[in-house]
Amino acid sequence: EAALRSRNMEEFRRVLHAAKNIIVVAGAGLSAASGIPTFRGAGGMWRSLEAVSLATPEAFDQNPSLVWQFYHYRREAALRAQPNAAHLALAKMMVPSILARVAPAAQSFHLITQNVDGLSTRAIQAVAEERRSALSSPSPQDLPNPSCLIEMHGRLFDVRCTQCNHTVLDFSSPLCSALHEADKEHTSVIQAGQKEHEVKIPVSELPKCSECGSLARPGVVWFGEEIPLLEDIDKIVAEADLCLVVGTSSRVSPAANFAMEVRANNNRTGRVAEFNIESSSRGPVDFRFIGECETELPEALG
Ligand code: BJW
Ligand code: ZN
Repeated sequence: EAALRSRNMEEFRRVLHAAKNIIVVAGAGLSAASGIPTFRGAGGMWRSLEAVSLATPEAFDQNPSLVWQFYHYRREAALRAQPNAAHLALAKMMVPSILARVAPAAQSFHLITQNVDGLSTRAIQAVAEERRSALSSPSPQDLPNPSCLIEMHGRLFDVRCTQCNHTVLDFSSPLCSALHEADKEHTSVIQAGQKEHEVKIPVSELPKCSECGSLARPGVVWFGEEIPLLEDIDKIVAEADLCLVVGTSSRVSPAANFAMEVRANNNRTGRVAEFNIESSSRGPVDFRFIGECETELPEALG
């Protein structure tokens, strides 16, 4: 099995060397090693609720207080977390001089992430800082290009108005005191061993738009909502000849279709490599690296 594994890795490296336009489609598994819970499977619950049932416009319309408490928890978790080795390995691929070594034929590299936790942006910043301190006068070729990153499901730290769409990037936490109070109350109930009950925050005390005063919402993409810049993403997918599928259950479209689309490109010469702790792809894949992406990816891209 070890021999098979290393043959797989060798063959993957050959394909990587020849690839012209590389995309990575990432999901919650990319951030698992950073301590961010995934959506499905173990860790997919928040309090006693299913995380996916809270990520809908209907849930927010019915109970903005509960959905905001969920996102407050997610923001706090993301703020505490650090990018892991997989985030860093992908951020390095955004450095033109590194890409030229790892994938010498590559004209483009894009990380299309479904994650909203901001950890890939922080990995880009970390790689940039590391390069600036290692090289005396780095050129743009030596620094990661942030436009290689596409956060297709939005960002936890964008706060967007439900009425006028005014959006601010806000890393402060709590966003308002009611969210902090609700969190404290819930924690003390749990610690006292009492039955869980829902803390209800009136809409007037939830985060508001700084422009028009209406209720604000997290700047993420919920089920049934449009993916921003989908046309740009579709173009990038249509040109790709290698797709790495990293830590996603491939249950949510359109992201779940990207690998199949790449495989069909160029008279079906596109290639797909999966990095997951279990096989989860929707269609056939050419390379399967079953294991934690935080160990497999740095090796495959090393
Ligand atoms: C490891 C690991 C380690 C663990 N190493 N691996 C019927 C009704 C309504 C809509 C639809 C419908 N049928 C289809 C649709 C479309 C819908 C959809 O796909 N639904 C399906 C569920 C059926 N899609 C949409 O609605 C999208 N919009 C759209 O299509 O718009 C069309 C439109 C056009 C014009 C006008 C209007 C609309 C939007 C989808 C938005 C998804 N949003 C969420 C929430 C984001 C905000 C937030 O984070 O709170 O995105 S849902 C949730 O799922 C989140 C994730 O990004 C997404 C994907 O989950 P992911 O990342 O795959 O996580 P998991 O947990 O499922 O998997 C983790 C994986 O990691 C597992 O495989 C593990 O094995 C692995 N793993 N540790 C490697 N260490
Ligand atoms: Zn507004």
